[in-house]
Amino acid sequence: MLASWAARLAAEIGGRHGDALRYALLTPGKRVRAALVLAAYRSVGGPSPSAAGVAAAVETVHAYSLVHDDLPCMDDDDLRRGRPTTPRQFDVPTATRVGFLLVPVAARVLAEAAAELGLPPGTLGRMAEVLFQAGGIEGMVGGQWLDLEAEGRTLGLEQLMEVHRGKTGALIRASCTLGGIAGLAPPDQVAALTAFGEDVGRAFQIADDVLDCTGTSEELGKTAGRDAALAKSTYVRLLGVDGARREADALARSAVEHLDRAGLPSGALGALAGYIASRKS
Ligand code: GRG
Repeated sequence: MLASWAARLAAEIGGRHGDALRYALLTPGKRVRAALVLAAYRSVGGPSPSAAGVAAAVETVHAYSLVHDDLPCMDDDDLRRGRPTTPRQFDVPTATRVGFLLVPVAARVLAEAAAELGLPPGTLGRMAEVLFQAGGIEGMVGGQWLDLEAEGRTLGLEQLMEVHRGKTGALIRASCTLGGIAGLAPPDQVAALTAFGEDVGRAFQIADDVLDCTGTSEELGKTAGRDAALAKSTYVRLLGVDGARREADALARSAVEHLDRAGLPSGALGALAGYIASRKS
């Protein structure tokens, strides 16, 4: 689905910007957010064989965030997903424009997905609200903003959680919520998926902090040790590596309990939560 959108957009836009857009969309990520959308959709008995378009919309917002995160005015990084970052592979103006272009692309991908799934009136509006609120000042942008302001300062646990609840957690939480909404789940099940996503989002960031200081750049596909280089506050600084790992595992278990309480099957989502909390890359 991402590949077909990348080809379509590269043809529409053409030239260097088309190439850069395809590069940004198609670099080989883990697609964790897409997997969460699809697993959440299936867990509520979503009637269509695939909600891949909804998953692609989330991955498109994520791709834009990675392109802009790697710009010199943000994390200024060289390596992402085992390849040069978009600003390094192309140039900063191209990467800046392509990042912005991906936001309306995400809206198009979502709208087309809703039409393909034949969702009832109002459902696309709800999904758009969830996705773009998660991507905005109340979510990812707001969290990144706080994170940039916090560089060189030491944050306490509460402040760190607030940063990452937006920066990383919001899109992961929204992935789970969106799977439920697209699957036409009742409100209590959507709420359980959102609570699941909240815990998984935190576990994801904690695991990310652990990997940043225990993994190599080859294993991670991005520059290892970046948090220390940028003097960032991290869960590892506050809890130690073992403490952080324990916290991530506890959150993965807590995430599954939300599903159990709502009577939702936890197989695929539980496996994803476990993978996310203890992943190796
Ligand atoms: C204007 C302040 C402002 C912000 C713009 C750039 C940005 C919006 C937000 C940054 C969000 C960001 C990059 C958060 C980090 C999340 C994170 C840990 C990403 C890595 O996710 P993975 O490991 O990546 O799932 P892959 O490559 O597997 O997809």
